Amino acid sequence: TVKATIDGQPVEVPYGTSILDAARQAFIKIPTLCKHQDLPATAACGLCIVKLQGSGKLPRACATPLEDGMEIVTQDHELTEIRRSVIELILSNHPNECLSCGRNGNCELQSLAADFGIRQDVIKRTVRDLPCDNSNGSIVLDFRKCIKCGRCVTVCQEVQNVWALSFLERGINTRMAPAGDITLAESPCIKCGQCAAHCPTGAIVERDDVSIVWDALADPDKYCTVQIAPSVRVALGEEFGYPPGTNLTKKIYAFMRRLGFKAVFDTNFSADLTIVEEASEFVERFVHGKGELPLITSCCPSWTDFMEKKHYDFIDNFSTAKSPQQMLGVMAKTYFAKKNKIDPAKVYQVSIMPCTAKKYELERTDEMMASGFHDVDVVLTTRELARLIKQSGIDFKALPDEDADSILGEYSGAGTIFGATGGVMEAALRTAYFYVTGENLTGKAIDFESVRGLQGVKEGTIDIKGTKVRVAVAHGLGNVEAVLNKVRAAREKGEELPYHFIEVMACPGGCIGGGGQPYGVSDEVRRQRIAGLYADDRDCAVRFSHENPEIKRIYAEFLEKPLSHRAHELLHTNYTP
Ligand code: HC0
Ligand code: SF4
Repeated sequence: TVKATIDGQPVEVPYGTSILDAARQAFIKIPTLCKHQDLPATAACGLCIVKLQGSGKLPRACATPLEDGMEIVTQDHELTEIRRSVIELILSNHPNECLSCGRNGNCELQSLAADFGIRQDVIKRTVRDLPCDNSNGSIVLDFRKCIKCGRCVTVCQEVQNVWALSFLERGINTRMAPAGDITLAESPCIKCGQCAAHCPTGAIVERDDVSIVWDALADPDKYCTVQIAPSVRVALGEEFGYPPGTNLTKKIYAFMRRLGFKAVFDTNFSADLTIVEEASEFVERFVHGKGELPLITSCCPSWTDFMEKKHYDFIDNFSTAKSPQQMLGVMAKTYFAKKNKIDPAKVYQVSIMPCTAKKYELERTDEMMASGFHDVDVVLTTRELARLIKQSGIDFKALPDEDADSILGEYSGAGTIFGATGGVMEAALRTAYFYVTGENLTGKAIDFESVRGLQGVKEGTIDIKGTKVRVAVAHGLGNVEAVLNKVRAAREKGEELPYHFIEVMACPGGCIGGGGQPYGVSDEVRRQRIAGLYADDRDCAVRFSHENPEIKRIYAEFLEKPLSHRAHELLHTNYTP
């Protein structure tokens, strides 16, 4: 460890800790616009300068490790004036558009300008006239609002290994843009939205579809239905002052009904449906040798997009089961509509997701219209849902708890953990175990601890009555290549496969860390959201997807059996390089 003082307070921190992090541990917040808790320092903004006593130096706290004996001053009149000048300089290149900006109210630049009491333009404003990039249906780039902090570039290149975003040009003209100055749609972007989730300003935001939902709700010819993804329920509360991980499932149902949705469904239900199909697919391949191993999960559209662009040698390994979002859409417009004698052409399906890429998934292939219509009509991210709630005037926090509609609303614990990295794998193994042995796991064995947690790649072995199933779970796309390369190496040498089943989620932490979730994510926040989902799992009366009574009913009444002809038509898809 190293010992030093910060603003006169003694601190002791592990060797290598930055001054910024050391100060945080001493309850001192040094302002910064470029350092995000998730990412390495880029030292771009210069706001976090501090004084190193006795040296006359002004090191940047984010990029300077604390050393033994340092006396650091983080705060005095002179530092405040320097920081104010830095903010004024940034503002001089920034459009004066806060009122109509997608980040109004939660922009880090806006709130620092407020904190530092900036009341007028001191430096003449010169904003480059660059058009927005709206080419991709998930994410919008407004280059004029970029402050060149580098967070988006770092997360896109280093965390996700996608390399869609980079810095172009030099000096004062430096700007964030798709590499090669092409449009985002032409770039390798996989729409995960991690850039938007880490952007401090309105330079990268989700495409806002809230008004489309208002229009649909006002249309008397539409029968509006809604589904809510697993990870939304444990993160939405952050927008309303609840701690991360607070489970608001039943308040969200109550809100949706008051807003005018005629039926309130839950994506957790269709997560159970995905598992029944996918676990059956696994058993087909693993036990009966029909199809490629390892089986690889495909419910994350960013991962699917990435596989098709970069790892298409694994196309045959991909589960053909559609994601829960799409399965719910198709069931709403077929089974549900028929059962309730509603014209499926009028059913309008809104999907609330943690994810910007889900906006793209609904039109990925023709098979996303298996009902004869767009199975899902529009996706709102968690952040957009928060805006919808705020616009509605409904006192969300005061709402009573309500239940989802039956059918397509009831879920098992296995369905809810989909939202956390490892959750899809765990849910699938619980059901695959039953399909192979005819018995359900009991007690502690239901929890597959080895695939839980935030380690980038997790491995585990499950013993199905003497047969060992080897699994791997990767989250954060930067972690996937190592896993795939192990499989490639074994294939080349004709050796035994390292894994039989692989789960991949594009976002660090899985969907709870999705690109459309409330801002301010960190590993601590991810852990709390994950804990919220596992608590929901523990509290569920039913912990296995195949035991969900509504799932049983839907097969009995409509789908016949897993992987049936009808299930294939409605619930499965394919992939193209
Ligand atoms: Fe996910 Fe999903 S778990 S991808 O992250 O599979 O978005 O939460 O809704 O579809 O269920 C997202 C979350 C979902 C889907 C589910 C899966
Ligand atoms: Fe979307 Fe979840 Fe995939 Fe992230 S991990 S891109 S939130 S589906």
